[in-house]
Amino acid sequence: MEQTFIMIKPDGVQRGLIGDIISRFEKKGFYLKGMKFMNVERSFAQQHYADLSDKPFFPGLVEYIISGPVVAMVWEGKDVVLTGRRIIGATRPWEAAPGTIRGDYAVEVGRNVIHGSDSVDNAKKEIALWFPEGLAEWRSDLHPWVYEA
Ligand code: DAT
Ligand code: MG
Repeated sequence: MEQTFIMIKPDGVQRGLIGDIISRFEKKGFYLKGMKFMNVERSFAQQHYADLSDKPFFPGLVEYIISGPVVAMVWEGKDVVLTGRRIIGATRPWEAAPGTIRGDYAVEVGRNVIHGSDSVDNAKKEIALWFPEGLAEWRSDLHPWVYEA
């Protein structure tokens, strides 16, 4: 079972999409292992997006992420990193398929509603950064109705 870091960005919060987004991951059969509603410091946002620090859009990206509260989450499940990215859709919303979160709700790349880890390695790094206190330990009693083993 993998874990991935998912964050509903400030536009997703402002637009009332928290419930819908959580619902999509929940109904799929993934397990919520951590969740926080929080404002992010500028230096923390810069750390989260450190790999993009040389991009021209980096300053605007950081301002966007600190512009309001976000929902930081860890979701667990089989292939959840890749499947989570598929649920989210392409980075550029005009390339995101209908039925994906960005395909359904976003127009601009700089207002694309949600973040999801892009690899198992980056998921581990992001979970350690956002949830140093650790995660909840549990498994749904419905597990055998979703997973074969
Ligand atoms: P993703 O969020 O799909 O993993 P990414 O890691 O390449 O995409 O970039 C992180 C975020 O930065 C992305 O969600 C939105 C923003 N971004 C990416 N490319 C951009 C661009 N060309 N102009 C403005 N913002 C951009
Ligand atoms: Mg990324």
